[in-house]
Amino acid sequence: RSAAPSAEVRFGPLVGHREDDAMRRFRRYGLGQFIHFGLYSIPGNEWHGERPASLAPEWIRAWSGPNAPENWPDTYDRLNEVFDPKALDVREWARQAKRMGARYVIFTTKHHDGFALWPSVHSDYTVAQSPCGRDFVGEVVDAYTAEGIDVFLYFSVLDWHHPGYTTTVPVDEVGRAGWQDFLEYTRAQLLELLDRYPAARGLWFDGTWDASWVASHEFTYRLEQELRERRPGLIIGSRFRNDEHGARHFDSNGRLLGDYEQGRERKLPSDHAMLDGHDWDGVMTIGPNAWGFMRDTGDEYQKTADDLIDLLMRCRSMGGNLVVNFGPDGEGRMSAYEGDIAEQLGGWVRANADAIYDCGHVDIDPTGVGWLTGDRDRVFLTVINRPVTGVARLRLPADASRVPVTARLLASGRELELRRTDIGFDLDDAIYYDVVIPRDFTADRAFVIELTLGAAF
Ligand code: JFZ
Repeated sequence: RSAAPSAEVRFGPLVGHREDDAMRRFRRYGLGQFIHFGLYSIPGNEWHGERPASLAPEWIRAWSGPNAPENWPDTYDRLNEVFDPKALDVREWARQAKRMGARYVIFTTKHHDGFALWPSVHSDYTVAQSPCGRDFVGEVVDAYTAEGIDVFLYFSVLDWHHPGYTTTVPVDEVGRAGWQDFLEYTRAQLLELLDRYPAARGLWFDGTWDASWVASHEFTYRLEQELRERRPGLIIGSRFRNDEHGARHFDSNGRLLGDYEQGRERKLPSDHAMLDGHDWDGVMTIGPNAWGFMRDTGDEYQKTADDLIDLLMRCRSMGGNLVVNFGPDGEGRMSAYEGDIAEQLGGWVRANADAIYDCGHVDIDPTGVGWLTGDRDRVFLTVINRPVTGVARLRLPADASRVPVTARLLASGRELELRRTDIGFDLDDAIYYDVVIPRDFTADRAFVIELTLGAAF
């Protein structure tokens, strides 16, 4: 992550740790929704009757296979001519997200294929050139904002459609001119998005790994400056730019390049200490690696609502947000499986909201029983592994001003017996507390124990 501390860095972070309203709000999102919707939603993972495996379906344009890959772009790039999800009512997505308990949504305004889901005046490859003639970005911003869900705009810098795009650093005159043209277009589209959608709160960048972009560090530094000036409070993730040494997400001195760490794509941190106190979110697919719609998930493992509850609370225990991805089909329909996930997750989140939103990491030893979250006066234990001993045991520092005084089941309010034990496993002055989980209490899902903390008497 970092080279020698105190490396010479001119294009490092533009802002440090933020304590403004927008970032405080970000820390309380808890749960988010990702939506991957675009031309790739039409074929799903199928092309000319073939279902090539291995790569994600939203990458279908880049797939190689028996169907002459060099011919695919021609046909793929013309999907805009049939893109027309007539029955799609984005307000239904927003209501579903609301029921799930999502507090922000990340929406694909433009994925790698370069097709803009808003009528961008800087491109002729947008919804305006499609039979639908709609503005899906605007519809998402309006519908989700109306439900009280904040909107973040996913934007892929990598663009397979723009003629000036190149993965490598351009070496000749023509290449350089094309790349310059591409950078201007990228800048114009980003400013356009901010101007058109003042309600959007953040930008979630993708496709910023190519050598061409990495070499454009001075341009991206100035662009970040310009975006922040244009929209005070705007939240920008760390996957936008790099310093002049090519260090991405974090500069060569290990300083975060953006407002939160945005590198946790299907890979959650293993412990809180490694996060070094910065903000983060983790984005998660329901299947193994599909972000866009899949016609057929075959025998791929699909995460269950229980898996996602476990992951959500794991994220919260380390102060991060979990963002669950949805891939509607070309008509904008969510799959039955994803719809079911949203409802199940929502039911659990509603019943256990206190342990999720206004809570973060607590300074108590992790326990194998489940995940700990909390605020000043309360600690929540989400029980994932119910102990056969009938007690959930917590190790607390011996601090007489902050000991557990009551315990109850969060969802039902049922009081639980709390015992201070005289068990000590080592020579420090920790105290072990047991919460008795009643034998007659049955649960077919994770459940939350709430402990209130107060002074010992
Ligand atoms: C990217 C896209 O290529 C993908 O289609 C999807 O949109 C996803 C959300 O983002 O995929 C990534 C991005 C970053 C990493 C891996 C896959 N990463 O940092 O390891």
